[in-house]
Amino acid sequence: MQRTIVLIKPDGLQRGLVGEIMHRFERKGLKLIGIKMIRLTDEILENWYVHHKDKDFFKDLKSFMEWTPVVAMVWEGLDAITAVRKIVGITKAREAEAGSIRGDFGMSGSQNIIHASDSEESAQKEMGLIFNVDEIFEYQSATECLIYSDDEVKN
Ligand code: FUP
Repeated sequence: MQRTIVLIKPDGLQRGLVGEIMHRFERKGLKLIGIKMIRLTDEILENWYVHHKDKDFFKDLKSFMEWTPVVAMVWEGLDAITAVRKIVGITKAREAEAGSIRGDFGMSGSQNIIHASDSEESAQKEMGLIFNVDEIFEYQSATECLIYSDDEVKN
């Protein structure tokens, strides 16, 4: 199973979308294995968005992400990174597909409600920046047999 990290950004928190967003991942069949509220710092964001560090929008991105705490979650599932990115939608929310979180709730390309890891490498890095090892939980899912075929989950 693959793990991915999702952040509900300050605009998602302020707009009361936390429950709605979690509900979408739960209904999809993803398994919640970590959750916490955290205030992001310059240090975390400079590492998190290292590929954007020299961009014009980086300063604004940093102050936006530090406006309020964010809600961080780790979701687990088969090909979870791709599955979650589809539910999230593309960066520029006003062009995101209807039915996706950004497509349904956003208009902005910078204040776009939610972050989701874009690769296995980013997921590992991002989880390490936010969660301690003992904050990620392994437990038996009672619904796994309904969500996947035996063939898909055997390893
Ligand atoms: P995404 O993976 O969809 O979150 O998008 P990116 O990694 O490309 O960008 C990360 C964040 O930087 C976006 F969510 C918002 C911000 N950003 C801007 O503010 N302006 C831009 O032109 C591009 C990204």
